[in-house]
Amino acid sequence: MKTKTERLTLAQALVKFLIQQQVERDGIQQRFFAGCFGIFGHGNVGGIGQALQQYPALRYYQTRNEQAMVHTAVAYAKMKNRLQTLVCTSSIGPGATNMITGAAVATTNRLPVLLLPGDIFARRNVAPVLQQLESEHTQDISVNDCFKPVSRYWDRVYRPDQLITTLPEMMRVLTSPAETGAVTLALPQDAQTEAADYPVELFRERTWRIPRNRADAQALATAADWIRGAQRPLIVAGGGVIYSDATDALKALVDQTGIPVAETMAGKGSLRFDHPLNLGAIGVTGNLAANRAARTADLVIGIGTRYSDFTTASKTAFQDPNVRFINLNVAEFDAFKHYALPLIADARVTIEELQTLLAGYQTAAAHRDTCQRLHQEWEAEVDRIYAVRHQPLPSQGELIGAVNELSNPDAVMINAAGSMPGDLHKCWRTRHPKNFHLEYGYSCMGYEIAGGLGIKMAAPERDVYVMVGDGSYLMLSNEIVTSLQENLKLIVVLMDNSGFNSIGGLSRSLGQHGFGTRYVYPKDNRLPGDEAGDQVQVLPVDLAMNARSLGAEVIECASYADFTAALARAQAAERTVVIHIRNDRYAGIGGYDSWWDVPPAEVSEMDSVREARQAWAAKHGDERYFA
Ligand SMILES: Cc1ncc(C[n+]2csc(CCOP(=O)(O)OP(=O)(O)O)c2C)c(N)n1
Ligand SMILES: [Mg+2]
Repeated sequence: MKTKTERLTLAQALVKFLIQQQVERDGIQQRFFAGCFGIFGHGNVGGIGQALQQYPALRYYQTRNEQAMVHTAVAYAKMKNRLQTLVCTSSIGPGATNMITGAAVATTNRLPVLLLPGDIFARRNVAPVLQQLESEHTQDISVNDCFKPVSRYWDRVYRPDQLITTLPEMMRVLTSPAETGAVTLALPQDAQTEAADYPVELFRERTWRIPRNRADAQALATAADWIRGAQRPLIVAGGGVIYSDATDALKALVDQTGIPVAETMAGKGSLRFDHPLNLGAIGVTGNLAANRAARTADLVIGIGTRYSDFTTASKTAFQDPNVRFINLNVAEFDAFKHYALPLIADARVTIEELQTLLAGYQTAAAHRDTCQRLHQEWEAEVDRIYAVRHQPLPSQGELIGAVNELSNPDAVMINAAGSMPGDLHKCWRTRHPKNFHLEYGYSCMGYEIAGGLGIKMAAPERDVYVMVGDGSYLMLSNEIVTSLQENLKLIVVLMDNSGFNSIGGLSRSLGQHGFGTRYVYPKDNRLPGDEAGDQVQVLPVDLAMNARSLGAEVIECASYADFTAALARAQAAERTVVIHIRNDRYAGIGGYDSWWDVPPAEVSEMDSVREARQAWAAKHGDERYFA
C-alpha cells in the first residue's frame, strides 16, 4: 500500500508538525507550542523563516537577543506548569550560541523549551561559510555541539527524511515531567530548505498525555509507616508540587496530619504564606522558622525538590543525627538523593494516596505548637522588615514589602539573581502558587525582563512585576522593546544600588571588601571596593533615561513615598513601566541560622581573608554526608 504524502521542505514539515501537537492532563487539552520566537540570519531565514511565513498558525515573535528569547520561553513554560512552551529559532554561529545560556536555564530548572539553531551546510562544498568554526580533525562538528551538555535531547537533522524519527523523541522528552529541559534540533541551513515526501499522517493532530504515575505500593506503605513513626517530620516542598498542580492536595495533607511545610525557591507558593503550618523559606535564603524546624527534623519528606545547596544550606540544614528522607519525585534521579526512600511518582496523586494511608494520624501536639509559634514569630519579623524606613535611601526589604502589599492578589512577581532572591524568598508573602516566580536553578542575571515577557504572554490578565537589579538590568533589558511591540505590559521595578549588592556582601564575608562589585571609576588604576567608602567617583549612568529611550514609561522615585505612589500609577499605565529607585547598598536583610559553602582563600596576605577562612573552616565541619 502506498502512503499518501505531501512534498514539503524540512522546515515546513517541522513547523506544520509543531502546530498540531497537543498536550492533555486531567482532561484539559491545549496546544503545546504557543508560538515561535526568533532572530533571522542566513542560517534560518530561507528555511524556518520561510516556513513560519507560510504557516502563521505558529505565531512568530521577534526578540532582540537570542539568550533573552530562551528566557522568555522558559518563563512561559514555568508559568504553564510545563504544559505549554515556545519555540526558539536562531541563525548559525553567534545567534545559535547566544541560546546556550538559556538552554542551561531550561535544563537546570527542568523546564521544556524547543531550540532550533541553524547549522552549517550539510553539503559541505561551500565551507567554511560565514560564522563557521572550522575544525582540523573532523567536518562533523559545529558550534551547535556546545548544546549537547545543556540539552536533554540533542539532534542534528542532516536530511529532511530524518525528521520523521526525530520528532517523536523531541516530543517524548519535552512532555516528560521527569526528562524535560531544553531540546535542541540543529538544522543545517541547506537541509532546512530541502524537500521530501512526508507521510500526511505525520501532520494529524496528536495528543501527548501527561501521566500521573503512581508510586510503588510497597514503598508507599513504608513511607506511611516512617511518617507515623516520626517525632518531628517536615515536608520540603519544591517546584514539583506546583508543576504537578498539587498545592490543594498538599494543603489537605497538612490540614489532616499537622506536618509542617518548608518551601524551596521553586516551591514557594506551595502553601499560602499565612497557613499556620507554612514555615516558609528553607536553606541559605531561609528564615528562622523553617531553618529551625529543619535543624531538628527526624524525617524530611522532600516533594518535587532537587535539594540544591540553597535548600540544604550546603548540607548543614538537617542536623538530627538520625534524620531520614522520603523523596517524592517524578524523576528517579532526584528521588534517590540523600539515600532516601524513593517514591518515584507524580506529586498530586501520591500526596492523595498518602493522605488515605495516614488516616487518623496526627503529628504530636507539641511539634505542631512549636511550628505554629515559629510561623507567627517569622510573620512578626516580616512585619518589622516591611516597616523599616531607612534613610536617606530606602532598604530593599521595605521596597519588597511595598510591592507585595500594593500589588493585586493575583499578580506575578519575577526575579532571578542578585540580592533580591534571598530577600524575596524570606519575605515575599505568597498568596497563590504562581505569585512567586524565581529562576533560582541557574540564577541567571538577565532572566528577569525577558522572563517577565513570557509570564505576561502566558497570563495576559495578570499584572507582572519584574524585580530587577541594576546589574541584571545592564546585562539584558532589551526585551522592554518586545514588550512594547507585542503590547505585553510589564511593571519593572529597577532597584539601583550602583553595582552588585549580593556579590559585594559575599565578597565582604570572604574578607575581600567588595572588590570589583561597585559601579565606580578606578582610583590609582584600581577599582575601589567598599573600603573606599564615599571617596569614589560614581559612573554617570542614567538607567531611567535608558529605559525611557527604549520606549518604556518611566517613573523615577527619590523616596519610599514616591515609590508607593509610583506603584499605584504603574497599575494604571497602558504600556510597560519602569519604576526606578535607588536603594541602600548595605541595608540588607541578612541570614537566619544558615550557611552557604563558598570557600575563602586558604592562604592570603590579608588578615580579613585569613579570618574568614578560619570562620569558614569551623562551619564547614557541620556539612553532612547522608548515608
Ligand atoms: C549571568 C550571570 N553572571 C554572573 C552572576 C553572578 N552574580 C550573581 S548576583 C550578581 C550581581 C547582581 O547585581 P544586581 O542585579 O545589581 O543585583 P544586586 O546584587 O545589586 O542586588 C552577580 C554578578 C549571575 N548570577 N549570572
Ligand atoms: Mg545592584
